[in-house]
Amino acid sequence: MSNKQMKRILVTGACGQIGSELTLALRERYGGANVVATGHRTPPGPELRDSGPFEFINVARRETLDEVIAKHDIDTIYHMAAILSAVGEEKPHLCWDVNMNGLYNVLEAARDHDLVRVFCPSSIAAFGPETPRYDTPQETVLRPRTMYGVTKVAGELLCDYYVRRFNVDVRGVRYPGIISAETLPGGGTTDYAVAIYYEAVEHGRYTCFVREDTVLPMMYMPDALKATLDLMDADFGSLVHHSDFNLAAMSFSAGELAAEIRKHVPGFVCEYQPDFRQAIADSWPRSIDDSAARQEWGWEPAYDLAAMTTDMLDRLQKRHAAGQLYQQPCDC
Ligand code: AKB
Repeated sequence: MSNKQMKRILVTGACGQIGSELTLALRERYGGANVVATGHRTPPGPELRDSGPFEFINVARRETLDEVIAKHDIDTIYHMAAILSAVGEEKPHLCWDVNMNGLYNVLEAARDHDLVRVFCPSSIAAFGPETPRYDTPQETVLRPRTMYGVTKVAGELLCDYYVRRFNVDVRGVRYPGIISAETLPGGGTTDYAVAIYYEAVEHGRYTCFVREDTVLPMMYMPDALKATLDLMDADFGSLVHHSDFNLAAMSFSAGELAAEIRKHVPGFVCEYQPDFRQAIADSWPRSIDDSAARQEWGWEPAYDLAAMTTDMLDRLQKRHAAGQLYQQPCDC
């Protein structure tokens, strides 16, 4: 496998929580015109809309992907389009269609168009209740209970198959819950860890849909972007794993998160009313061993709970003061 340069990039799910910030980071690095944002809805904000090309695609329909790859002479794909865990339980057929057929189409397109490199993320949702709960190892039991998790395990296996069988350079990480201040997440179980900040700033109170003692692995967006870009920069020859890297930054309970926010927002009240997402959260690990990522491509996170909370609240409070706390959500 060669380490050819990435020059013309396509991002699927470019209006989503990670896709939107990843697209801007890639445009900063490679130039706006060289990074094509794609999705099935118009980009919500001017930043994404005006900084480079946008194309409508439906990843589950191969021809829509092929057209854009040919039109823009694409050599690299960041495949961020996915249905997440909570919506995946409400709409399991849609979850299978978008996550599995979408991934298959991206991998087949990569093979047919001889793409240089593809990023296909997995998630801690690949794990299940039989997986060791603490310091979950890289190689472990993968028996998820959600449709989203099923598609992530199958997806990891499919990506590795394309690496071995067809020499496609596919890479990916098992993202923990991602916390960010720009685009709201949509349809995940870890969404409470983002919503709590917005509600703390706007109302000084939040009703959380998981129990106070629920501990999950989490990461701040700047670290998630760094991990994504660093793995894609890594020398292929130094990688033992490809599309299933464990990735960790911090783990905390919902109660600890509320207590950290209270240090900045005195009087902040958090109540707990667990719903169906509690069972999903309970099936996932509490902490992750990411030593393979550290060894193979030098992964190291920068943000802990305290640093993330200071930065999140600073950004959200400034937007709130300007009357722009909520940016228009888009789940493309
Ligand atoms: C979700 O909660 O579904 C996602 C994930 C952990 O992959 N944030």
